[in-house]
Amino acid sequence: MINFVTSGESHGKGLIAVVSGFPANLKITESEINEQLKRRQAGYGRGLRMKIESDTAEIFSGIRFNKSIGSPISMLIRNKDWENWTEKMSVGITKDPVEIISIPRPGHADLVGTLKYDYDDIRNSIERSSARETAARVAACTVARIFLREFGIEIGSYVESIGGIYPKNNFSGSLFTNSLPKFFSGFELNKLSDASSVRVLDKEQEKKVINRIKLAKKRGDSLGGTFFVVATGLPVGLGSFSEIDSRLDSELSKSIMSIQAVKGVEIGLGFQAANSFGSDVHDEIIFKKDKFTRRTNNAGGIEGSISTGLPVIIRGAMKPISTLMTPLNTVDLTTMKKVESRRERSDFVAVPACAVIAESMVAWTIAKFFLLKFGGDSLAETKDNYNNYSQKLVGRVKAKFRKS
Ligand code: EPS
Repeated sequence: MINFVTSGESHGKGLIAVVSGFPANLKITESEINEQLKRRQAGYGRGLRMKIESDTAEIFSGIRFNKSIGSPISMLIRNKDWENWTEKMSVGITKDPVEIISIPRPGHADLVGTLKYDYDDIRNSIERSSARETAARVAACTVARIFLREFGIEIGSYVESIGGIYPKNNFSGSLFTNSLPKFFSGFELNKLSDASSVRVLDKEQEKKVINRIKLAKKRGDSLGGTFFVVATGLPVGLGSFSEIDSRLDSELSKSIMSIQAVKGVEIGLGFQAANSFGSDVHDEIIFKKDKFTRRTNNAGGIEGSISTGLPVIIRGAMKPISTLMTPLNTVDLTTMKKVESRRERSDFVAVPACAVIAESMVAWTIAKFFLLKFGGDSLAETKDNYNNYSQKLVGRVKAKFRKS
């Protein structure tokens, strides 16, 4: 079973990720991890912090001569901003007392975290609840992404909307109608979305979105949005209907929902399916070129919580960033009186980054189910198991159901 933990505070010395459970002989380089970290940092509408940081992962263990050796892989991402926070985020007691934060921001973890953990400074809540933690997630999940690529599974994403601005022709249409070109993959999708500074697929929409972000900045406000994650190349049979935590769709939803500021997840047509006739929603089964497929992909590549082999389609919704430069009202914990919330350096919009993080989490979850099914201590062993299953899949059905 694969596992990862992250550690680190937003303005501490750095972030650490420890990844375990992957087979030996997987080719892993720091540069591939750094490529993904760079994608996470991009996007028009991010704050000053992204100008300070140029996130890079230093691999500490688990890799030798660019190959995994089957032991835990640990990585460190140093916070460049740490040099400005050595006093405020000191591990030991400081000579002079540091500023105590007593004004919680609405929408953030500030108040609930302080109440729950009995903190004497809201800074403790701010630090670990910050989406800075996702840099370590992306680093960890890149191991899963690299692993899946060995089996032709690619994860891509695009931003569908920011601040309520949607494209005229929504690309999700072609995802659900299963009318994607043959060469389409998650990788190809990222080539298109990464070319836009807000990771949208429509030029007209891009202009409007950028103007909306400019308006939000001017007003000292923030924006959220929606995004799609698409995973291609999955085999039939990842996940199961037999146990609650073996369901592919529920584990994928959980992994997206675990991302800071995500408030909604859909698989396939999702909420739209609830308003339709069954005949408009369910995907007719076809047998073509010795393979089972579907006429449409409204189910988003998952039936009965098991992958169908069609692209897995997930849509997520991110709320607007909670820190506002034109603040809402809150309560000062030193007086219990109404005050304006604190201004804290932040992003105005982070939906493009959120989509990259969601890709990473999806890669992790798919890799988890993949290794549960195919196992293996070395990449070659996993490949043998996978090939054996894939090659015999349809033949077995034919043999079992053939009328004598
Ligand atoms: C982030 C770093 C943070 C924020 C952002 C994500 O940097 P700082 O707080 O030092 O400006 O920009 O955090 C949040 C949006 C949040 O809600 O906390 C990052 O590296 O992604």
